[in-house]
Amino acid sequence: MSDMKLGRPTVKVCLLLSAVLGAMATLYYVFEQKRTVPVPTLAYKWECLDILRRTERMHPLLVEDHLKYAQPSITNGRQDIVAVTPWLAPIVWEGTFDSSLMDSIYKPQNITISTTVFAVGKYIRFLRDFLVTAEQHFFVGYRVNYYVFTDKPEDVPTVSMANDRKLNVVLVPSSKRWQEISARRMKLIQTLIEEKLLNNVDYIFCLDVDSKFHGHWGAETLGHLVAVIHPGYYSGDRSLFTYERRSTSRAFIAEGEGDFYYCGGAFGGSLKGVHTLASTCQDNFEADAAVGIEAAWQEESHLNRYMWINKPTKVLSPEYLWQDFKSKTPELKIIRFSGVVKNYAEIRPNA
Ligand code: UD2
Repeated sequence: MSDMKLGRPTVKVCLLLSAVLGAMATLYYVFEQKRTVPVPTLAYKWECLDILRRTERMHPLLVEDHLKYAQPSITNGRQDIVAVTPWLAPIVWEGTFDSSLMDSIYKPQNITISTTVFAVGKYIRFLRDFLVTAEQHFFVGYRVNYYVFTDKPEDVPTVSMANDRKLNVVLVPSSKRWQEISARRMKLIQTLIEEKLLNNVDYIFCLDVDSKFHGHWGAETLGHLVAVIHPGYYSGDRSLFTYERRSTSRAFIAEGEGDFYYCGGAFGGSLKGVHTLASTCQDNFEADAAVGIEAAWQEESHLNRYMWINKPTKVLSPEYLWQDFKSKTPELKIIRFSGVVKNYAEIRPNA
């Protein structure tokens, strides 16, 4: 009897303990399963895609045998510009590449290039000229998919396009603040890549719509992470660059830091390069918003911060984004893409 009386609490404790242990074992099993079973995450998909690409393209700079072109030199070339960054990325200027040689490398690779362009509110009026001139100069002879983000799909113009080039319209909400339109571009680019482009596109360029092409823009611009030098800030001291200067922002670049001032109006790269850029900028933008900060130049500030840490593998000179109101400078042998003159007070939803 006394044994039984003494045993009851012990039995209860034992039962409780085994229940707790059982629950812990089940939880551990569930978590382990989650940790070890490879769910097809985005990172996993990228990995598969990378392996595929690497196998397919063992020789990315392959040219056909006996191709004839001008002899390259390492001592004779343009003296008025710098054609390489201190981290040895090319800076693309007229006279630093042979366009037909570039085409003979990249055309056989059968690549697809996607281009995003935002035409929200009154900016829809710039779309026709953007597309017409892109058909004349932008990756002519390559497969190009344009993605137009607009709140006015009915106003998207019909522009005749070469075979293998397509226009896709993505509906986005209107906005009362231009800052918001600019800021949400990264999120939309990130989503587009994840949902539509993952398996069928090689490179992507994100361009401002209030611009026109005036000259060749082609395979010389391809790279993993491609930045364009802002036309307003390419010759000045970096203390004058309009980086985000508040240390509380994730876009912060301190005095004495920064390489160049890159523009938000044109950037690009491989699908993976641009996806990582867009998602990082978006995360940082949201982290800023959570503490009530909007970086000085929205996504352009975050892009500059990103490119400071993640150096671009190719830098495009201001030939690739000039501004019509600026007069041509001597080093500019050609203007390839340029922003049109516009009346901000009239065109933006808020001036
Ligand atoms: C500069 C940048 C731009 C962006 C902006 C700051 C360059 C040369 N320009 O251009 O990339 O960083 O400053 O936000 O790098 N948009 C619309 N609807 C609107 C307003 C803007 O669709 O109501 C889109 C459109 O694609 C336009 C782009 O946003 O091209 C930037 O337009 P912006 O006029 O605000 O910028 P801008 O020309 O001052």
